[in-house]
Amino acid sequence: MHAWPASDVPALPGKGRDLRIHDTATGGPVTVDPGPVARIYVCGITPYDATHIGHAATYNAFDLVQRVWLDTQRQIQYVQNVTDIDDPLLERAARDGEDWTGLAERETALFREDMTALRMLPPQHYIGAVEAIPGIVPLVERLCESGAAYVLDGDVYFSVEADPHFGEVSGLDAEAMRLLSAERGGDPERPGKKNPLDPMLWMAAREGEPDWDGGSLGRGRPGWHIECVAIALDHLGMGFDVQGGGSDLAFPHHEMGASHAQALTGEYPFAKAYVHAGMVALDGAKMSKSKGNLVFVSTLRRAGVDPAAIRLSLLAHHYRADWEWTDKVLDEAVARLARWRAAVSRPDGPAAQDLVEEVREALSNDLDAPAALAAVDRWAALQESTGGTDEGAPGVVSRTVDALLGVAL
Ligand code: 5CA
Ligand code: ZN
Repeated sequence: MHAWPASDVPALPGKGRDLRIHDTATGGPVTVDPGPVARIYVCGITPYDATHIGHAATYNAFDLVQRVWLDTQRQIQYVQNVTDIDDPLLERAARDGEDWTGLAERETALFREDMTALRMLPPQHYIGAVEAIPGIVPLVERLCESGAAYVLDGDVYFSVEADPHFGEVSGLDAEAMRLLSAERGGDPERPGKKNPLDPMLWMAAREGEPDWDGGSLGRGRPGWHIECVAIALDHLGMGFDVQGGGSDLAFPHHEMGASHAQALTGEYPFAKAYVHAGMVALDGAKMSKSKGNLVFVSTLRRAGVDPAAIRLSLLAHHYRADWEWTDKVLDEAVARLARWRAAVSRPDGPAAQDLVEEVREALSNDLDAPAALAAVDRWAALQESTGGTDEGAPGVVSRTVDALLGVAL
C-alpha cells in the first residue's frame, strides 16, 4: 500500500540525544541504542471507522520516537500495518450493508489524510494484512511442522508453550491473561485447545466470509498477531529496536507476536523494547470504536480546527498517561498555538540555544512532551514580556518545534 507524504524535518544546531524510553517487558527505562538505521514497527489501524483522538495520540508518541532518532542523524526503517481483514471490519461492513473492501479503503484513505494533516512521519513500508497473506501462510506452515502449532476443526492455533519466553512482554499472571484474552479477540473458552490462551494463526474459511489460498492449511484467513509478525520479520527482521502501540496491545497482541516470532526463528528477542501509549478517554470511558464514544480527527478538521492545535493537544499529555479529551484541552492548545505563533513572528527575540537543548532533553527522557511544551512556553513568555535582541532566535524556535514536535508555526 502507499503511505502518505512526509513533511520536511529541519536540521537543528548542535547534537541530538539518545532516547531513553519505558519498556513494558522490563518495566523500566531502557536506552535505545539503534545502529545507524533505527528499526521500528508500529501497529496500524483496523480501518472500519475514522481516526479518533486516541489513535492520533498513540501515533504521535511513535512520531516523537522518530524525531528524536532523526535528530541523532540516524536513518529510520519504519513499518506500519493496516489490519484490512478482521472480524470487526466484516461486522461493521455487514451492519452497514457495505462491501468490506470499500470500507477498508475509504477509512485507510481518511487515516492517511489525518496523518498528513497532523504531520506524522509516514512509514517506509505500509502493508495491509491482505497483501501480507502470501508471506503469512509459509510461517504458519513452519510453526505446524515444528510442533509449535496445531489444528482444531480446521483452524490452526499457536501453542504458547512453544516459546519459553511467553509472558515476558506483559508480565501478567495466567488469570489476568485469560480475562484479557477473552476481552481482546481471543477465545479462551473454546473446547479442545491445548492452552486456553493459545491464539489463532489461521482461521479456516467460514460461510459468507472472504477467504484466501492457505496452501497446506486450506482456504481461510490469517489471525491477527501473525499478521504483524510476518510484516515485521519481512521488513525489519528479528531484534528490531521498538515495537509500538497503545497499552491495550501489550496483551495479547504484542505478547503473542513476540512468541510467534521467537518460536519461528529460535532467536530472542523479537523487539528490543515494547513501548505502549496510554489510553485516551471521552466521558469517562476509553475512546473506542466498539463503544462509539469518539472524537474524530477528521471531524475536528472539517469544523475548522487547525491540525497544529490538535497536535498540541496530544503533546500536552505524557504519552504513557491515560487522559481524557475535553473541550478545555483543545481550547488550551488553540491558545498556546496563538501565543507561540505571535512569539516567533518577530525577527528577533531571547536567545534560543538553551531552548533547543531543553526540548531535546525533555524528549530523550521518555518522550516528556509536556516538559518540552513548558520550555517553549517559557521562551514565548519571555519574548512577550521583555523580548530580546538575538537575531534569528524566533527562526530557531520555529525549527525546533517543527523538527522535534512536528508542529508548524
Ligand atoms: N490493527 C490493530 C493493531 S495491529 C489495532 O489495534 N487497530 S486499532 O485501530 O484498534 O488501534 C490502532 C492503534 O490505536 C493501536 O495502537 C491502539 O492501541 C491505539 N488505540 C486505540 N484506541 C485508543 C485510545 N482510546 N487511546 C489511545 N490509543 C488507542
Ligand atoms: Zn499489530
